[in-house]
Amino acid sequence: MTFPSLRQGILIESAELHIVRLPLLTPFVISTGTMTHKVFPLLILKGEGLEGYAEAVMDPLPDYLEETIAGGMAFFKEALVPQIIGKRFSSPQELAPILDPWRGNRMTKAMVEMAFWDLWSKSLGISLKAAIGGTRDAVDVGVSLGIASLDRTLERVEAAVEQGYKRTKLKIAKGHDVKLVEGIRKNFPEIKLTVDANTDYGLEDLAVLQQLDEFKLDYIEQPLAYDDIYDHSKLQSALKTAVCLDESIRTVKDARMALELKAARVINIKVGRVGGISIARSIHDVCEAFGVPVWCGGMLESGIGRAHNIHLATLRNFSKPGDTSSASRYFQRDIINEPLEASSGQMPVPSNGAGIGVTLDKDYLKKVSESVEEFKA
Ligand code: OSB
Ligand code: MG
Repeated sequence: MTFPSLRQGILIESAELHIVRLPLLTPFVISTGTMTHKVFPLLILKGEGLEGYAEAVMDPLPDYLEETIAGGMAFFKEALVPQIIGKRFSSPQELAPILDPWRGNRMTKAMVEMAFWDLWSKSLGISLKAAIGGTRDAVDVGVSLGIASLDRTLERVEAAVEQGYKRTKLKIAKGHDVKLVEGIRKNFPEIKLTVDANTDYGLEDLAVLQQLDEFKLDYIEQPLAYDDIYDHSKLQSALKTAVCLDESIRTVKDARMALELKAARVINIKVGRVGGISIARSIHDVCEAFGVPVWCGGMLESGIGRAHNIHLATLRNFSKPGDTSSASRYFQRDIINEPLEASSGQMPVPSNGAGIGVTLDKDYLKKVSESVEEFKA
């Protein structure tokens, strides 16, 4: 079989950039703030009569990492559009020389790279899973529960357990930690339980973190600063529980450094945070070489980002449940036509067509787009 697109490359004829605003069913509270709406850039790359889709995971303001929608989209329009629209690419790897020289802005780079992976796999008539070398037909998933009272959290854990989710992650913050986890553990002695501090603690809080060490948590996610690896290595050596890094891991080198320093025994991979699928896969491979399991994190994505996450999590070292739970937990209505719903803690890999296997609900997209821009060669 020969693929014309592999010989000549895919011509990216045009692109459409939406800024989408979707209301969340319930506000999502973490240690750094509260989200009531999911606002995100959605990119459509067009070529060969096909469309590739991706969303970017930065927030309007820099509260998870430094990147913002305004900064990222200025970078996209000024630097990336002239280098990709009207150009041919034979593989996603050919984007690296365009994306890599620019500093940071990994979420914007990921948006472009992921949309091209989708377009490219569609041009080959294969799923994204097949294109990246994934194997599973469904991926194990858990829930991420925002900060709330113990009573409310107990109800939500109960619902998640009843629905068969494979792991429950509790968001914690200083002063909202030991009592919460103790209360949940007492009622659910055996469930796979984790906590995510989203950087709220310092080494000076070691005593509190050591109290959390007594609750048989599967891991403690990102307890310390977003730009730290070294202090996490000190913390990990003082805990029985595995440390899992999220915010701190942006590059393959970060992952290698963290594992060489024994700063974590689990890594959360978010494709947006690390700048794309190729880098996510390299981080996955580095972790595998160290015998360290990874799992696929989430950023409250719409169905487009969710579909990408599911395909990525079919790679074999994604051996812990990811955060890609049912879209209906977040949104009244999604911007894709296919429901992405987990059953018994398993999320099936979407397969309505090649690539990411989902289709855009363009009428609804129009309604929830704050802005739309078109780019042509
Ligand atoms: O740390 O994983 C995180 C959401 C926003 C910012 C940071 C995080 C999260 C989540 C959401 O935990 C997980 C999900 O998409 O369900
Ligand atoms: Mg996290």
